[in-house]
Amino acid sequence: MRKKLIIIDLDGVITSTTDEHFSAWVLLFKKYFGIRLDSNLETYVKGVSRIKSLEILLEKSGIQVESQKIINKMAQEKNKIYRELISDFNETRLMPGVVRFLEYLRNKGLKIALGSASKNGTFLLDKLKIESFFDFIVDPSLLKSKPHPDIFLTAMNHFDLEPEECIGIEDAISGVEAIKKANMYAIGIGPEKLDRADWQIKDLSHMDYEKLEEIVEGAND
Ligand code: B16
Ligand code: MG
Repeated sequence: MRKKLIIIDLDGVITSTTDEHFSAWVLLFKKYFGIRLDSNLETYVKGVSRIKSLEILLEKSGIQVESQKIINKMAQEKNKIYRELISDFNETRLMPGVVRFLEYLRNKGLKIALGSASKNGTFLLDKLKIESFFDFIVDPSLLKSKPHPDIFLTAMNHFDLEPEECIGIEDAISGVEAIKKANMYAIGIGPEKLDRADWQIKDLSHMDYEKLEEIVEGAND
């Protein structure tokens, strides 16, 4: 079926905020517990919501925090640090090939949605000066985290479409799993091996537009 909507992840596809997210966690854990988070924990929180990331990092560090109030306070504080770390982001922080890709989609008449776990999505799109390309930004606040398909299905339902009419783009294993659970075509991005993706490319500057054209037209269904 011809594709009508593309749902794009943010961190790892449009821009890279992985280091800033993790640095914020490192600073927070140092302040609260005086420990240095191991850098190999970064992979566990990629594409994972803020609260879930905190729960994972606490568990991996063997720390128990009983009070939900303190958990929420820590998550809020992490976000404050993170917002400071991304405060000077601008269009130079776009990953290669993003603008050409968005222009292609717009010229093909596809709707474009942001399907990120981040509550800072609008803030970042604005800083990166690409907000005007987006027809819809999924609010992840009340939705189940990836690999649950909620984020992708919410975008699809907003446009009253079927899964066969949608493409999802993701850099994380949990994200690709969410797209496949939503029964959509999944494009994987980045160096991590994404076995469940229907097609994987290094980054958007390596996009094969002939192949994309076939997918958009539904020739590969
Ligand atoms: P926030 P994505 C994810 O972005 C990040 O990869 C993950 O590290 C972060 O915890 C999550 O967003 C939530 O972000 O704290 O800004 O709400 O890949 O889903 O765009
Ligand atoms: Mg991502």
